[in-house]
Amino acid sequence: MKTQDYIEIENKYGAHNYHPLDVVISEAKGIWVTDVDGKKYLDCLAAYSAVNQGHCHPKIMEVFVAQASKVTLTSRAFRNNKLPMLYKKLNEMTGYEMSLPMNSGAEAVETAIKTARRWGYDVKGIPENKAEIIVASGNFHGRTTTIVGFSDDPMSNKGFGPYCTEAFPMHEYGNLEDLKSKITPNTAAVLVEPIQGEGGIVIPPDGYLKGIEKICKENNILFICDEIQSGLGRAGKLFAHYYEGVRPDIVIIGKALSGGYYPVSAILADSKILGVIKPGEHGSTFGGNPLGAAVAVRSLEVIEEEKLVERSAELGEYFVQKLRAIQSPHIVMVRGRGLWIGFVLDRKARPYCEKLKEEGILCKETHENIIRFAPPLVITKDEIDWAVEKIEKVVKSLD
Ligand code: IF1
Repeated sequence: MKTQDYIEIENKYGAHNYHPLDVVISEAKGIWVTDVDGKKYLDCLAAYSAVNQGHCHPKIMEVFVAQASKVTLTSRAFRNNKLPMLYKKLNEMTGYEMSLPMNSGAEAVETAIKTARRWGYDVKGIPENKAEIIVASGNFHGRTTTIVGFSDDPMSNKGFGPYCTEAFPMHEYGNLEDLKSKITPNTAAVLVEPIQGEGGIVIPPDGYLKGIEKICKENNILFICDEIQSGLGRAGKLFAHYYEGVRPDIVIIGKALSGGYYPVSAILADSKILGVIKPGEHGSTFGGNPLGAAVAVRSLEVIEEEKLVERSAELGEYFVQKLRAIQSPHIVMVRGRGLWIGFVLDRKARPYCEKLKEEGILCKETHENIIRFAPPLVITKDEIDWAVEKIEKVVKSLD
């Protein structure tokens, strides 16, 4: 079967909840993916940063295959020999005393919300069912009804209500005065992305995260950072909040924790916070399973062994400089942190993505006019040079 055959089947039997490019990928390795017609592409999206280590990384595959023939799922009614090693690895790597494993990013965000509310009631003394969590304009934290309920993007929340909006007051992302104005005695937490991915790599003003940390300490409020996309090397540091030297009370991780093999997410916190969750009060069928835990440990080790954080910082800088050198009246700006780049145009980005596909580069537009360039962190300088040459060719052809 060819590309069109697969697309027809997908369109006929599958829900149309995405508008993907017409490329049908059948193989992937490192930064490269191959479609059913044998055409090769540079994957400049890296599954929204879930394959920071590169597609089908051999070291992670080895653990995935080995564990898959031992034990994959025990439920948390019993213990297994892989989950303790993930807890230990996360503690060693991040300094947080404890973690709670889930599967998807949204589930980890929900876990952070429940933990913050519980802390609000049991520790801060907020009246039952009155806890508020301040969120940011332009946020993206997942697709569950609670989470889309505090999104300001109609694409996320139109037609899925009703919502409990009073529980999630919104402040303008980057605006500390506005944040302060939203604080009440019932505020349990502030939830932000240190850099907004879906917003098109929106980097807040210097001092914003530091300011949130200070305001939270002064008001006995938890500071929650969603590092599901920005974390694990994507932004040029292990966590994007390291740029401001803050230590959030709860850090949410996911995506690249999976190594692209098996969904694993988690929240990281110290025991004075995670201790509020008692046995039987939270969990999930697959959360903490041995297959995911083994894969997650290896995925973290690969980030360390292959110095993916350092590569992201160094090569991201290089990539941004090369992109900024492209002359075009339609490029508004090129912004980025690490290998996480927003290429902002003054018009629709989709035609650029379609043409880039023809040139062998897969990327995705966001908010109509921004192209995200976020390749796996294993990309080399030569491959970036190759990509920039194609990008420049497409930009010039559309000028
Ligand atoms: C889609 C966006 C990115 C996330 C942050 C939580 C989650 C995500 C900061 C939820 C997930 C994914 C979802 C995916 C596309 C992608 C995305 F475009 F939707 F917004 F990356 F920016 N926090 N982001 O970025 O994690 O439950 O998906 O595992 O929904 O199309 P999840």
